[in-house]
Amino acid sequence: MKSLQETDSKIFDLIQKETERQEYGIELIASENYTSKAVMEATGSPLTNKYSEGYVGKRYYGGNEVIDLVEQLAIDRCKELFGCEHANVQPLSGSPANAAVYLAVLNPGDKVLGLKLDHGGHLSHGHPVNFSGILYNFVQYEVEEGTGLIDMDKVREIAIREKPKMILAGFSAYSRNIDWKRFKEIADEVGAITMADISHVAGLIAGKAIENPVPYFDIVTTTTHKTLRGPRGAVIMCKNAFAKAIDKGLFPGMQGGPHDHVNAGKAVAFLEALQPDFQRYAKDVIKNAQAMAAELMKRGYRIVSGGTDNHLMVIDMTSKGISGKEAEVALEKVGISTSRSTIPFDTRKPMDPSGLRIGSPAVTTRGFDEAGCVKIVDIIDRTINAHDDEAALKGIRQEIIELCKKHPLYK
Ligand code: DSN
Repeated sequence: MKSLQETDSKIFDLIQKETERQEYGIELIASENYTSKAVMEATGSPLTNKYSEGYVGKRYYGGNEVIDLVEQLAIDRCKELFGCEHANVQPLSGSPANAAVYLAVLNPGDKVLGLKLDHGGHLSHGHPVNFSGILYNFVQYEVEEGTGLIDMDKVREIAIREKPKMILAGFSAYSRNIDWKRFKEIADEVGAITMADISHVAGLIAGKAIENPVPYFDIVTTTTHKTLRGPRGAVIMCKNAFAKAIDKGLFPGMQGGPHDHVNAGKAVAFLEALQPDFQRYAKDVIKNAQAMAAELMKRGYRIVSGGTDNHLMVIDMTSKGISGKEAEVALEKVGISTSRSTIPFDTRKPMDPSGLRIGSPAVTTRGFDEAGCVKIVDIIDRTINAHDDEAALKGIRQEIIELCKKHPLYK
């Protein structure tokens, strides 16, 4: 067989270009990370050739004796890592995982509580333009205007008033710990199913750096590629009582054939996360994020909720007289990737919001410590101050390249 370079030089060159971009750029997008060579080898393997609709030992195609072993390893390691009773490792990504859960336990029109998108939630947690908000009756809870925190007494009030069939806890832009236990107590009080979407913090939970909702919650979904540092994909974990419905919701309900090469990558990532050094990584991710938040606040930036307990923070860039989009564009020019973000009660539009979300998972993987993260904040601050000075930005770009050379990624 011919190599990629021989078959398609354009794609080969673009992959080289993207690899260079990653090598010489600082990655602060809170949902991104660098997966290991081992995970990439598994996902780039001949397992991509296989069809295996169904589950271990119950496939609709022949030739699955090896795939069954791969999927079972992924399941067993996921159960060991998170302590769940049942694991379905087939979801292709976070939204399909959530969709399969809704299909499994709800009927269209059923009521669910979920955190509002611009308060840190996720599109698939009930936003009106998303399938979740279109098909189901999501009632959204918010963070408090003064503190930026979820007020659990208010969540309880809403739950008692609305009597939802399910309560969903989870986020994509909330920097504080979630009170899983309290969510469970509230759900029990109103007879609701509990669902947690831990996509952002799964690696911190697996690394035992923050509390795990799995012992309390009925159903827990997560992507595998964020703090967990695996391949792009997701898993659904649940109590045994929900196992049959969840499996049926995912296949045949939501998906066809699983991506066996990716499931092999998930198995490798779970094995890596079971090692003691992953626990150190998870703690370092939080320390680094806290160092960045403290330095930003020292320099006059307002952080939503006043800090972070996890890997991310949302900065109100209007506290520096610039929008989230302007900040993202200026930082991109010097080689720092971030993502613009709405802030709670934002008066600006989502395409040009007030906030900027940053996170520490990727730079921590690359070996940056707290002092290194403070240095990154110094560069961010100088970039924001010089955001319309192209010559200054060019100079900072060179600094970033030199900094990246000290933290080699693939070279
Ligand atoms: N797109 C992901 C994030 O950036 O948080 C969530 O799906």
